[in-house]
Amino acid sequence: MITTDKLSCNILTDLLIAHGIENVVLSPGSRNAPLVIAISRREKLRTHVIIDERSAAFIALGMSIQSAKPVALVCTSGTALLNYAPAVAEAFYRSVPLIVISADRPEEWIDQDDSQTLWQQNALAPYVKRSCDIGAHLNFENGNWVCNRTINDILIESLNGRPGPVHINIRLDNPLNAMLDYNMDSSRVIRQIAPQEELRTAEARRLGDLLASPRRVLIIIGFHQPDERLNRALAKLSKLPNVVVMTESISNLHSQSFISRIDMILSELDDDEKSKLLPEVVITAGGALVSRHIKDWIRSMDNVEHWHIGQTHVTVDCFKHLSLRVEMSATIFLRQLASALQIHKSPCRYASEWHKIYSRAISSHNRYISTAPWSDLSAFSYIIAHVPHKWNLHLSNGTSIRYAQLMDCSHIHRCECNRGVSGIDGCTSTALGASYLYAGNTLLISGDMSFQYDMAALSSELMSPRFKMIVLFNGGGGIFRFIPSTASLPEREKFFAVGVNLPLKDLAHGYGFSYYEAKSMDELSQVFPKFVSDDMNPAVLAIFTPPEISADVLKQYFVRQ
Ligand SMILES: Cc1ncc(C[n+]2csc(CCOP(=O)(O)OP(=O)(O)O)c2C)c(N)n1
Ligand SMILES: [Mg+2]
Repeated sequence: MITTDKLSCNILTDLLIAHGIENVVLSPGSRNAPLVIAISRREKLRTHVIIDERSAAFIALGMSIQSAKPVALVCTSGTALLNYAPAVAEAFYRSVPLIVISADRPEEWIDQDDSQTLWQQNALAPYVKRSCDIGAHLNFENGNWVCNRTINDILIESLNGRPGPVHINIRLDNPLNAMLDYNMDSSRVIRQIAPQEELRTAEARRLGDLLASPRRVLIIIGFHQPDERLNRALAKLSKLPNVVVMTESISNLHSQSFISRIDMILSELDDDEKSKLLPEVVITAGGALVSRHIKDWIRSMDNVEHWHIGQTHVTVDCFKHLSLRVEMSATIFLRQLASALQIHKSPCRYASEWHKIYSRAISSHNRYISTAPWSDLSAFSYIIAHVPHKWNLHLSNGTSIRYAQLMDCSHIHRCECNRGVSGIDGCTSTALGASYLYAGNTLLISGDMSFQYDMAALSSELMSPRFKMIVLFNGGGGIFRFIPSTASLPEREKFFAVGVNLPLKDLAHGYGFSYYEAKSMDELSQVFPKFVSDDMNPAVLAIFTPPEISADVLKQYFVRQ
């Protein structure tokens, strides 16, 4: 086939295909022209063009989350690559595979006042599993071999071990538009198989003995992709009298026997109950926890052991009590643990005490919501309860994710939030990328400030009628009216909570969205069914809540006794 004459780009394209990559998000530029030519001329790769590299990388992140496969990203030289950094950091701390490919000038031209040139090699080093640098001149004795081996190596890294981003920097010399007749799929493919280890039975038994009833065991799962097998293992564990399983809204794990509203139940506990419910062993799996309350509580305990299960890039001692790091799949470990614990069922009231209080907390929560005035909390309560069947939900950072933590999300098909590094910079793009690869509908609930940050996503061609978005206008960063570090500062409104001036209705119409709005619970309950059943266009629902009252209602929630 006729394609670029740059061999490195053709080898890379062959190997992306051979290693099963399907989606590539490209951003325009000239240095990356050979990459764009090589990739876009191959039918086996689906290409998507996004101008803003910051948004492009978040869209790729959303695609990767949704498809559970690495997504490739291609940009030109210069600041283009640096704009990938926020999403790459999110992917690194969220364990999401991305293959970042940047075009660069030959090394001899760096720092020589050639335009759009900066140090790209290792620019993302702290946030990628591995990076490599492919030279511009491969016409030396081992040139092709080095290029082939290096790219195979980095793609193997991308597909194995702890998932995360990798970075390939490709140097390309002029002319950038020269062509040749290339024999496609001619590159040698190196594969790796890495059989997943189980614990030896004796070791599983030994660990099981350490957790035998009546030892009080608290299992807490952070963010996680939906996982049926993990769900079953945890459900089995949660039936034991001495084991309590807690999940968060973005754990995507559900059972009647889990405590899935951590912040809600902790807000209900008095000091006596807190000391009665102290665990002896805390086991965590999944990503970083959203709940500040549970982290603070466990950090404040004496004499508690913490085991963390899962592949982490360093030792993560989040509660300052870590005593065991189990570097393996949580699904396999917890399944083995569930079996090992079946022989240990001696009576213990630990789990039943928690569940008694959980029921009481649900009643007290419902009472509070039923009398709360129109506010962020009441709007969220309505929305979360009415997310339609099979819809995926994305939440922005700020208070959106925190409100979801208080609600019952068990009916929601899949729930996601950028909690790897908790940025507000790419929530809309991430939801859009995921929506593009999901056949059902995706609902994003975004704060007004987060939405303003990431408006580039609206103009994308990936937008479809399956994308629905709620923007909550609560006078900017509502979280700053709530958290103690800023809530009482005189600078709060000017420098933190900062209102946003957003002509959302005009924007929505300009970009072909249906537009709905609600300024009270009555309006919300009238307009919401129309909003969710609008099949013709992507749709946005603007909800307006009073900023001060919203902050007070949330603060009062946590001192409601
Ligand atoms: C890229 C980035 N910049 C700044 C922050 C700090 N930050 C956290 S929440 C927030 C405000 C979010 O406001 P909004 O989206 O309106 O949500 P609300 O708090 O009102 O729910 C900011 C600025 C961040 N997380 N990420
Ligand atoms: Mg806001």
